[in-house]
Amino acid sequence: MSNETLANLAHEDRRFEPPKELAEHANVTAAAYDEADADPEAFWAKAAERISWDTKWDRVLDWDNPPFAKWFVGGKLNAAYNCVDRHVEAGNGDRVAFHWVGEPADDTRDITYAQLKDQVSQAANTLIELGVKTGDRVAIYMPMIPETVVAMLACARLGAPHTVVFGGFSSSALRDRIQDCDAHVVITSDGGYRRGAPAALKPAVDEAVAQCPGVEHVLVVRRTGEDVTWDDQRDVWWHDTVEKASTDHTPEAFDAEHPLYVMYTSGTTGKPKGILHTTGGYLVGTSWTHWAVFDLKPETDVYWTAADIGWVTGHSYIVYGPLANGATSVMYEGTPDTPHKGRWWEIVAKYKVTTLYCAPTAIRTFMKWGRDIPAEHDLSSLRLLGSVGEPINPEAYIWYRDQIGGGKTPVMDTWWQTETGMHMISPLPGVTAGKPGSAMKAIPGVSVDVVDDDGESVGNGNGGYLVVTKPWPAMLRTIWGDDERFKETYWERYAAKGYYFAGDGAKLDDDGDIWVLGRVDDVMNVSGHRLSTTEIESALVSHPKVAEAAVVGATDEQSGQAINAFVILRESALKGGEEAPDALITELRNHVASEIGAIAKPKSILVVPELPKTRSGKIMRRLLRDVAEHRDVGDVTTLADSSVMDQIQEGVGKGS
Ligand code: 6R9
Repeated sequence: MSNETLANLAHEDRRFEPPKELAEHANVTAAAYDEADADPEAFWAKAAERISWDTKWDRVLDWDNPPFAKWFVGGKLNAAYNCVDRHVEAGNGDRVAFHWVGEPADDTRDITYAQLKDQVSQAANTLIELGVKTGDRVAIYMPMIPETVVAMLACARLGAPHTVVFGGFSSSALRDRIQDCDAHVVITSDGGYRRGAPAALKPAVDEAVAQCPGVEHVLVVRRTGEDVTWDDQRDVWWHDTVEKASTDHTPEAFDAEHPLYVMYTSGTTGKPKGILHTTGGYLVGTSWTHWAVFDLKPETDVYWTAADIGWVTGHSYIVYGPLANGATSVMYEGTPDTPHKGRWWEIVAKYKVTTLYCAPTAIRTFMKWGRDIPAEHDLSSLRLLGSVGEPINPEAYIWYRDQIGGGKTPVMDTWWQTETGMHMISPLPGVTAGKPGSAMKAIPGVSVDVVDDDGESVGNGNGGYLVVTKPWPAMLRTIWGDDERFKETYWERYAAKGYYFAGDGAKLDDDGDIWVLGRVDDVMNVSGHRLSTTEIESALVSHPKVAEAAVVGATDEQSGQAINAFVILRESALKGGEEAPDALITELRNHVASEIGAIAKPKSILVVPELPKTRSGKIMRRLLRDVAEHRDVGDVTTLADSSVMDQIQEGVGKGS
C-alpha cells in the first residue's frame, strides 16, 4: 500500500471518549489489556470461569500440533445447558430470552428462559426419535423464527453439530452443504415472511433432498400455513412431534473439543468451506466478547443483533454469546422497510433496545432514506451501537452515532470472521476513545499484527496484511473434511511465523490503531499505485449527494486496473426525479480527486438504484467487476435480491 494512500485515510482526527457513566460501570477496564498481555492463557482461563463446566479442564491450550488447536483440554460441558438450563437453575427462568418480532405487524412472541428450556428439551427428544445421535450432522434451513434457535440448541444439547444454511440460499447451495457434511436430518419450515409476503422454503428442501439419499427425515415448522408437498415417509411436522414431546431431557456433557457446528463460507475457489467450531473455546470466546464489547448488563439491557442467524454473526451474537450470558434479546424476522422504513426504530422504541448491532450497509441504507425517519421514534434507550461485516466509513459511523445514538452512544466497530468465531479487533466501550472508521485494537487476549509479505511487522503509519499471531479460543479448528485446505488457506502463507492469515488488508496509523481496508483481493493496482476500494468508496460517500458506493478495479489495458464506481444517490439528491446529469458525475470524480488525489479518480461512475449484496450485506464486487469488464454476470444465487443485477445492466445499456 502506498504511503500516500495511507496518509489519506489517516486524516480522520475526530475522537469519541467513552461516556463517563458507562466507563464508571463498565464490565471491562483498561487493566484487562495488561492482564491479558502478561499471560493470555491465564486470561482466557479466567474468562472460562464464566461458563459452567461439568468437568473442569486440565490444560488451557494445547498448541503442540499447530495449526490444530485444542482449548480447555479435558474439560466437559454442554453448550445448551450453558445457554438455557443454568439460567433457569439460577432463578432467572422468567427472564425473557427473546422478544421475537415477526414481519407481519403485531406478530410477536416473548420467550422466557424457562420456556426456551422446555422447547429445546422437546426438540432434543424429537431429534432422538428421528434417529439423531451424538456426532451426527443436522442441517437447518429456516427463516428468522424462534424455532431456529430452538433447533440449534437442541442439536447442541445432543452434541449433533448443526449446519445452518441461510434461508436465502438456493436449493443447490443447500444440497451441496447437506452432501458435504453428510446430514441425515434437515429442519426447515413451510416458509417465512419477506417484504410483506410469505416466501416458501420447503420446495427448495424437497428439491435439494431429492439429490441427498442420506437424508432420512425433514422436520417442518408451520410458519406461513401455505400448502406444501409432503412425503409421508420422510417429512414430519414440528407441531405433531416437538410440541407433543416431553419437556424432560438431561443434557450430557461433551468434550470441550466436541464439534458444535459447521458454517459454510465462500472461499476463493467455487467450493464453499465448512468452517468447524467446537464447544468449549467457542462458548468462552463468544460469551466473553459479548459481555465485554457490548458491556452487557443482563438484568437491564435489551440487546439486538439485526443480522440473520444463517450468518456467523447470528450464531455468535444472536444465539451462543447472548444466551450464554443470560441476555434479553430482540430477534426480528423481516426486512427494515416492511411495512415501512421506520420498522427498526419502531422496534427499538417499543422494546427499549439498549444495544444495537448491525452492518454498515444497513446504516448507509438508512442514511439514504434520510434522518427524518429515525427522528420520528424515541431512540433514547440506546446506549451502545455496534457495527460488523465490512469497514464502516467515517460518514456512516458519524451518522449512526448522531442520528441513531443521539450523539452519545459509543460505536463498536468489530472486526472478525466466520473463521475467528468471535470479535477480534474492536474498541472497548468503557475504555477506548473511538476513531470513526477504525476498528482500533485487538481485544484483550487476542494478538494481531499488520505484516508485509515476509511476515515482518510494518510498523505504525504503514499498511500490509492482517494476521493473528497467537491462537484464540473461538478459532476455527479445521475445514470440515479438509485439513489440507485448512492449512493451505490460513496457515501456509506465514508458516515460518505460525501466523493466521486473515485475507484482509489493514494499516496501522501513527497511534498503532488498526484500519481494516477490506479483503486483499479488493485492493486495486492502478498505474502502479495500490488503492483500496474502501478508500475510494469512503471518499464518494463523503459527498453530500451520495448514499452508498461500490468500487471495483476492472482490467484496463492502459493502467492495469481502472477504477469503476457504482453509486446510489441520496433521496434528497434525486428530488425532481431527473436522470443523473453528466455534471454530477464530473462533480463526483472531482470530489474523489480532491479527497484522495487525481490517481483515485474513477474512470467511470454509474448511478444505480441498488447494489448487489449478499444476505449478510456484503457488496458482491465480483458481479460489478463483470459489469465493468463487459462480461456476462456470473452466479447471482447468493444475492439477497437477484433482480438488482438486471436493473444495473439496464443502466449500463442506457449508457448513463
Ligand atoms: C463477522 C463477519 C469476514 C470478512 C472479514 C472482513 C470483513 C468483517 C469487519 C470487516 C472491516 C469490520 N469484515 N467485519 N471489515 N471492518 N468491522 O462478517 O464474518 O462473513 O466471515 O466476513 O468481513 O473482510 O475478512 P464473515
